[in-house]
Amino acid sequence: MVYPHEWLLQSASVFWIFTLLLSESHSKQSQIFYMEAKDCGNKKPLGGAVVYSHSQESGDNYLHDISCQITFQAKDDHWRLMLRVIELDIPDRTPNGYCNDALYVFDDSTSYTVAMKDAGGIGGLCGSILPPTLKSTGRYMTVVFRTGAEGPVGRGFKYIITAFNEDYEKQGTCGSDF
Ligand SMILES: [Ca+2]
Repeated sequence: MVYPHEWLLQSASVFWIFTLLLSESHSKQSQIFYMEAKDCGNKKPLGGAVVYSHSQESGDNYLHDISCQITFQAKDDHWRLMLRVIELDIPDRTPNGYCNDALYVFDDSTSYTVAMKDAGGIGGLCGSILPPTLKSTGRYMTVVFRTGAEGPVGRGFKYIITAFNEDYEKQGTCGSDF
């Protein structure tokens, strides 16, 4: 027999643990991901993250035959995502500038549609010229890194992705710039 006050106590402690977990995950604002192996194929709730093409253990340059997709989701409803590429070195492209190895950014929870124009559209990003800061229209952004079996390799990329609230942007107080 569970007495009402016991039940209350139990649910209060469960609530307390839940609150602790929630604040814990919120305090871990910045995560690190690598677009190779284990971080690929998942949906990542954010916060914020620093994302690299590859870990130091893989060497200075990215590897051949990478096919990695990560979908990011702003943790809170009505928040959007902002992606800023801060390092880019993907040298494998044709003389016409078409990317053989590339980073693709989609304004959606899948990679089927809405390749972001500022990120090279369906042709993707390569070379070393940094794109402008990219902002999702909704809660999701999908990033794909794909490399072929041959050609030159480079240092890859590093980008920062953070969730932001449009209200802050309107006020111009934070979130609109890094
Ligand atoms: Ca290549």
